[in-house]
Amino acid sequence: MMSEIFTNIPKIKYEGAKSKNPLAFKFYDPEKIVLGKPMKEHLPFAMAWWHNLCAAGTDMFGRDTADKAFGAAEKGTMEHAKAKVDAGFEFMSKLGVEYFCFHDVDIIPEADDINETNRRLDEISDYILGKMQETGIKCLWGTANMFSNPRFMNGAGSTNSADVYCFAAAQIKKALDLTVKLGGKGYVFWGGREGYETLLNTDMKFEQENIARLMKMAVEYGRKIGFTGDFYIEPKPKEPMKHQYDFDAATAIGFLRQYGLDKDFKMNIEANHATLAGHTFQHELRVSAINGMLGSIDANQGDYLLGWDTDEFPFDVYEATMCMYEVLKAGGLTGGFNFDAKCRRPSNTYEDMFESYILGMDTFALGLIKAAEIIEDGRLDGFVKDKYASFNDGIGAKIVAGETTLEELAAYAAEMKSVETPCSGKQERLEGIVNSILFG
Ligand code: XUL
Ligand code: CO
Repeated sequence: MMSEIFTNIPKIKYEGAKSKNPLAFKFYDPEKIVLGKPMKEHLPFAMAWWHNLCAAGTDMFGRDTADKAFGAAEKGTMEHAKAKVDAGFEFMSKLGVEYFCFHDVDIIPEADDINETNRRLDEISDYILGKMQETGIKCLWGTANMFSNPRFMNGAGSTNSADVYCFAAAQIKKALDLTVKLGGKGYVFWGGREGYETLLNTDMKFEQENIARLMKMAVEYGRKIGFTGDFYIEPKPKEPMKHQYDFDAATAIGFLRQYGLDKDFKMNIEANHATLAGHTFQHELRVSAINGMLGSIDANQGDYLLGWDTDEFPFDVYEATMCMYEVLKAGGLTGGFNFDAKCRRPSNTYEDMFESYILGMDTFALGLIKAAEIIEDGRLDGFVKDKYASFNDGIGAKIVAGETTLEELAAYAAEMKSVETPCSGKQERLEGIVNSILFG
């Protein structure tokens, strides 16, 4: 038995909305039934290994503020890697978070020689597997970090160097091995360096074809070793590159269809990436859902005054409600809700790590409760249904059945001579309904 790391933190319990205990859930009540199912089944939460166990506050202007050694004598060692595993599993157990997500290089210090890196990955994944069996905690998804190491400065799948391309392939292969070993439900591609700084030096078509080739090989290998889950693209428009090819869900879905990858892939939608693309989080979820591509969610939020990916813990209940509205209407996720979020740099204590997750989990629990109320209330759905009622019969039904020609419709219009403006969109009424459900 490992000694306790977060000694001042108890197991986090649900105490209800009136509780003033910062280390208790106010809304996340895992067994509470919402629309026929316990909250915890609607909300498979996951811990992001990188932000929670690795990131310690370093930014462009300053060094670490938080202690993430977790008792290890020296950072960047296998002893430290194991201390992170111990801390992570204690953290998730205390919160009741049932999944985690990881990059290859989150779980070990990368070596200069890829063979040694892979040996370390084998060793740590044995250790992680032991903890999983002990606690029942599962892996949501794995991925390879193909953006931090300088070899990826011109991209991974989109690199100009065939040798670097092989390193990307090797990392994906190993990360897929690990994902399968740990029973991960998904495998993510986030193309942080898959884009360009200037078109003056970029063969866009060639780069995109090469990314598709790499993804195709990943699918072939994954299926060969028994990976039955979903591959995900996580769209993001920019940062670190000026332009990234997986700009938004619509762009990524178009890419997958163009290269015949759409049967194996879905979207992993991150809230802050959506807003960077000039969309709402809800928009990206809706685009994914209507295309049968809503897979998983990176649950965080940005700051509307800042133009970069701040990866904040979500506290915006309105946005979480609209997210859960989309998720419920899509019939749930095949993946889960990964908190791709970090404490603010000045929130540098162990207690802050827990309070951040409590905030995020409570925000999504509230979102779920309120979205279920909106659906049960029925006025929004009813309005949308009525709005398109003219397509239910007559000429409208014929159009929907694809049984009309342009000439026929033009003749129909000529017969009518003129047409009235359609019904009001009633936006303000609907916004009022949402407010009354949220705050009434
Ligand atoms: C970066 C980002 C990544 C991916 C995984 O913005 O979201 O952490 O989620 O590589
Ligand atoms: Co993310």
